[in-house]
Amino acid sequence: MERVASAMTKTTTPITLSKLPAAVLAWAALCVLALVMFAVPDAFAQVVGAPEPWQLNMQAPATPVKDRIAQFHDLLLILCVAISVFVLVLLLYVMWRFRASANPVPSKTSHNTLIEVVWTLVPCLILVLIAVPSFRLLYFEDRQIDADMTVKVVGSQWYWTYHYPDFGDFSYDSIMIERADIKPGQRALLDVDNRLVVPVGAKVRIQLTANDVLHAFYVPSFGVQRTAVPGKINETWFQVEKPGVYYGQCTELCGIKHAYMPIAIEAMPKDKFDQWVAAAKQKYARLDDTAVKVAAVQQ
Ligand SMILES: [Cu+2]
Repeated sequence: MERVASAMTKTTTPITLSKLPAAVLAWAALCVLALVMFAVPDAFAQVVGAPEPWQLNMQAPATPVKDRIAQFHDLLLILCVAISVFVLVLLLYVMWRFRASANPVPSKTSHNTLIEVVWTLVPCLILVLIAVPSFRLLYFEDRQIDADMTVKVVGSQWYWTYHYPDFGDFSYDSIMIERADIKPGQRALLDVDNRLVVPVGAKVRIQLTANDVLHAFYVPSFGVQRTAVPGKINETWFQVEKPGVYYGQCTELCGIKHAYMPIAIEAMPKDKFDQWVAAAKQKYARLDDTAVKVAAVQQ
């Protein structure tokens, strides 16, 4: 920032601001505003993972994956702003230095090998610089080999089903609360009758599939987004850092009620989670012993 600012003062010293067109000044002001607003991570942090009215920036990170995504995002944003400011300053300089009144006989120069090599190599190097942390992050968020527990998530038109194979394989459906039934403190279009419950600090492996069409399991504050494909299992993971309720939504166009199958996840301390498991086993007890009943074939 300081370097960019000093570079700006150095190259733009001869320009008097009153001589610049208003549109150029407006663009410069916008660039500075964007830098101040978005380069500061977590400036608009929230208590729970949910969208807020007039929200700027991404939702506050709640998992190690989202922490790294936010850091990577900030790095890219600083790079983008620095490049944009650099190009803007160059353009302003060229507009002023080579204006018709000060430069009545234009130069006929059309090629410069050194400059052409530099403006090809430097962007390549910048891309390589971005690729290294990008691949590292992709592999980090891909899957968790050392998970503490597994939850199987099944998307259906238009609700989610959560299975807990590590705790007796109970399962239940999670259906959005209709707007008319929303109680104070609940969020319309985001709250559900039964939340996905996980312990704080545990590495949770999500095995994801769908029952009918494509759905997608997307929780912004976790940095998690995976497509649920019928007949295929996709995997992702998260480790919630603090207790709270975190919201997500289906992000694959899956039919007329695509917008009405939200994801609500409640992270609670381990002892409370154990109590919840004990109660859930009773509440969601299966009526039959076998998951699939097969008809006998007569010979
Ligand atoms: Cu869906």
